[in-house]
Amino acid sequence: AGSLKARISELIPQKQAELKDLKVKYGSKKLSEMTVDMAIGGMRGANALLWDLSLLDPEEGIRFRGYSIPELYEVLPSAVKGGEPIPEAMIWLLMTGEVPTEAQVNSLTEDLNSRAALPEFVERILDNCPRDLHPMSQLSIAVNALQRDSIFAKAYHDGVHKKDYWEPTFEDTLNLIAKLPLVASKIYRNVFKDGKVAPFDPKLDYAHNFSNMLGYGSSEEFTELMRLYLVLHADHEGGNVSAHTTRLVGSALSDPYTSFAAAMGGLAGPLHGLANQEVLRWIVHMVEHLKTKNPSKEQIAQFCHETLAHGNVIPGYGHAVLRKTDPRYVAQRNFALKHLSHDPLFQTVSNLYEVVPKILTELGKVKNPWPNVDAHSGCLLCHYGLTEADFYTVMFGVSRSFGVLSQLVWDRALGLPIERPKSMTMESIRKMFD
Ligand code: CMX
Repeated sequence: AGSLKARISELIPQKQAELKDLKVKYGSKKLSEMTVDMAIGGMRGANALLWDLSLLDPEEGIRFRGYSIPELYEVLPSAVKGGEPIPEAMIWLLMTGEVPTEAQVNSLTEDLNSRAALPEFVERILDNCPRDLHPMSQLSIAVNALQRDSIFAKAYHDGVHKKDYWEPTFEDTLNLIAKLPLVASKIYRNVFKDGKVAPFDPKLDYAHNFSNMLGYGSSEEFTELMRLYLVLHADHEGGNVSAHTTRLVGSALSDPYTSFAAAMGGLAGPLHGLANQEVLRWIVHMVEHLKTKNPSKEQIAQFCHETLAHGNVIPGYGHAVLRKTDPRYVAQRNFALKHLSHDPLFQTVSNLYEVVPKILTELGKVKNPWPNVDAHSGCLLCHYGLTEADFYTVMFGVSRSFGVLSQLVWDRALGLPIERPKSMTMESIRKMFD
């Protein structure tokens, strides 16, 4: 009693009834019309998925279970007075739609900490990965290896009743979320440092252990940054590549590990999660190319034009749904203004904000010239010494597990079916309309 699992168990009948009511009342209503353009154009604008954890408004940005990011600061508990919200509180909110009490947050921390250890063979697999294997590939390998202990896969094999699918899905989800900081830290320490990971401390919270194991725990500010980072990247409604992949693969009743590993393949794409790596690499390249730590706005503009002339994107800018500055960017900017306003890299990131939107708007085809979450995260991590850009998307992945796996628990609790949209050939489309 008092646990996250107990609360979800109480909520399931209500949510099942809500879904049934939605079906009965509105089952035959149109959400949007599919056009040929949408079928060719990555299904942009197709309202085609049910996703209860968060909703993205093109102008305002993300709301998690109805709460905007500034509202999260008001309602969620923090570890430091007036500081960043605690990731465990975010997990609770995403899973239940309810703001947790401090006791509930503490019980979740305890629960996660009791699940954090890795099987030895997974540690060995990571230790045997070559250093030049991309950290995202190592993450996928480790998550696939953790699948050996999937409780859902075993329960399915043993014939569990479909009404009970959510329970082993929940167990796998919490186990995986609990283990990801150690997986990520091992990858980081193996690839970029001495291979040694600081011991896990069951008395500390999720983000504090994570920053300790990465090797930055002596800085309270870095730990606060981890809290912010883990909260901000947790979910971005259901249609983005990592969320949709988890849903799609999970809909075949693949277990949470397999579904999440597949999603990490999607997050590893440079148009999605890998953009945070690309942003930092691109800025470092610019600074080296211009031979100054403080490039002027004119120099930055010139460099942007060169990037575009080479047929490359400006990483960290643009979005498929957003049409304004990403509030996740704003939250990170606020963190920088509070803690590191004189950092030269932050100055450059700020100057880019003043220069890039105008240049992208002038192209005439970019639907959103404003920065997204990935435009800012690297400069914050760099400030505290975490400069290895190739690692950034792994941290994004740790956070993204909160949202996509919580939704997966609900997918099973609500009995959502296997996903299988109809596809068409060019010829069949032509025949339809000629
Ligand atoms: N720089 C240059 N060109 C850009 C651009 C950018 N930042 N953003 C969009 N465009 C171009 C597109 O490539 C496209 O060009 P073509 O018609 O020649 O193919 C055109 O503008 C129209 O694209 P759009 O409708 O505005 O954007 P999409 O919905 O197709 O794509 C996104 C969205 C994010 C992939 C795109 O803006 C982009 O590539 N941005 C840079 C990469 C990035 O920051 N990704 C991270 C997104 C957040 C995340 O998922 O983590």
